[in-house]
Amino acid sequence: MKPIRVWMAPPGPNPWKVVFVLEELQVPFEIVSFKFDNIKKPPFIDLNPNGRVPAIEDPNTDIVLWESGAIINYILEQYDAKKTLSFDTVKEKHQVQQWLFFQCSGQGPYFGQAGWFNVLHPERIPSCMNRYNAEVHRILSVLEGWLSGESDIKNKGQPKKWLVGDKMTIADMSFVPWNDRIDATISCAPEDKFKGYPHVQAWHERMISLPSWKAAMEMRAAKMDEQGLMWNGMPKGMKSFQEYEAKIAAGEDTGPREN
Ligand SMILES: N[C@@H](CCC(=O)N[C@@H](CS)C(=O)NCC(=O)O)C(=O)O
Repeated sequence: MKPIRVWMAPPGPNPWKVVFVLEELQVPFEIVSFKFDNIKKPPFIDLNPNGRVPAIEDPNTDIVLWESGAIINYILEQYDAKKTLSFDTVKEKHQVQQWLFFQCSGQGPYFGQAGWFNVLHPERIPSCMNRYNAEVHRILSVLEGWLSGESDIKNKGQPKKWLVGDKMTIADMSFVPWNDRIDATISCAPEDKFKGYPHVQAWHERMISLPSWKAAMEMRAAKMDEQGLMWNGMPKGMKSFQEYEAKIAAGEDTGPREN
């Protein structure tokens, strides 16, 4: 098969969801990496009129697709005939979709806004920071309640390894890129990012130890480096978020934005 082209600006978490799945399935792909500044301009806007990454082009089927959840579902339908990362039983199949939709509509946008108001927005607006930080914690609580079994009325109190059934699926994988950067998103110490959420922490660590995630993060480091960006998205040479904030407040060019 010909490699799938994954269009991305490397700082944001959403494209890495797709790369994680492609790596896990060992589906050939190539990355088209471009600067965040060009996200609402051609050629990318011609592929995705919403101007957000990721988008894919699959020359094997001639499809162009955007929205990470739709992309992941497509990849599974086309290239995971054995359903290694999904289910074909009615209940489990739809529960996987339920968690995937929750990730795309609940975790992604709210964590993104938390990151925006905590880190990137030029003004400190406590009411906005509080609202989105509270949402981050609320979403982590939903995951913790489910994984611990506390909120599962059918199997109350029985902890789970995975969100659905007895194996890792795209539902689990989709949460990894944003959960991996909670500390940067809500500005807390890395060791505190899952404080109070032990089941979420164990679940997350199970996934970030996979070779597929490690490979994705190595690719991210290389693509960030190509653009002169550090791991956290700040331009190289900037020593702290305080320095970064001061430059943003002074209206200086601070490189890419994300949400
Ligand atoms: N719902 C979209 C969200 C995509 C998204 O927001 N991507 C961010 C980077 S992770 C982006 O492109 N932001 C560009 C912008 O805010 O202009 C998806 O899941 O693909």
